[in-house]
Amino acid sequence: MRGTRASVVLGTVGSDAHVVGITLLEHALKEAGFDVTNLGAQTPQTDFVSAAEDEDADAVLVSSLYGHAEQDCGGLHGHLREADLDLVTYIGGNLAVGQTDFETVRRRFRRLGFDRVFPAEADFDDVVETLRSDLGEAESERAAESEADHARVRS
Ligand code: B12
Repeated sequence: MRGTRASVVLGTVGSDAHVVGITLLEHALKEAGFDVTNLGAQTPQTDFVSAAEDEDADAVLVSSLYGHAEQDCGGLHGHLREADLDLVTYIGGNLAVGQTDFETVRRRFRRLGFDRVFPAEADFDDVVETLRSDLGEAESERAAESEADHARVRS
């Protein structure tokens, strides 16, 4: 987090070239007041990790549309832990091949380590509200730290 604005890194993982969804998500999150770094299409897991470190991110949002999300995301949470990053992770899009029911898909990605799993019909207002709620505690802590820093400088 930079200042008191929450910082979010997002991108389409693996070999997936679909970018319309995350581009719209980027705009919705910026409009809602988040600092957003959009890594674009075909993002390797390691780029999510280094961007999260560089941007002091509070959340990583992963998109996948082409049906290979499970293969592309295996190990991502291990890399985040190795980098000592404790942040919120979401995934959304078209997360399976064919018509797998969403509850099965959700459980699969929760097992991989994602905090929240969104279907292709995800409503951005819900995503924004959920993110605000999930980051609420972190945001208040950062705001308090930032206020304490300012107070030290003033005294
Ligand atoms: C446009 C398109 C393409 C374009 C992409 C252009 C680009 N640069 O973006 C091109 C032609 C390149 C393409 C290629 C392929 N595609 Co395509 N493509 C589509 C299509 C028609 C529309 C996708 C789109 O832009 N939708 C509009 C946006 C707004 O919706 P969205 O992406 O779903 O995003 C929404 C949500 O999912 C959500 N969301 C997305 N990500 C995230 C992340 C988070 C964290 C959250 C909260 C929400 C969220 O937010 C958005 C708003 O609600 C879909 C079919 C469809 N109607 O969805 C197929 C589709 C996604 N493609 C498909 C396939 C199979 C492919 C190919 C593998 C085809 C092939 N054999 O070559 C390749 C893969 C290439 C690659 N390496 O990725 C399949 C995937 C099937 C599956 N998962 O089971 C689909 C569903 C078509 C189908 N019915 O078969 N494709």
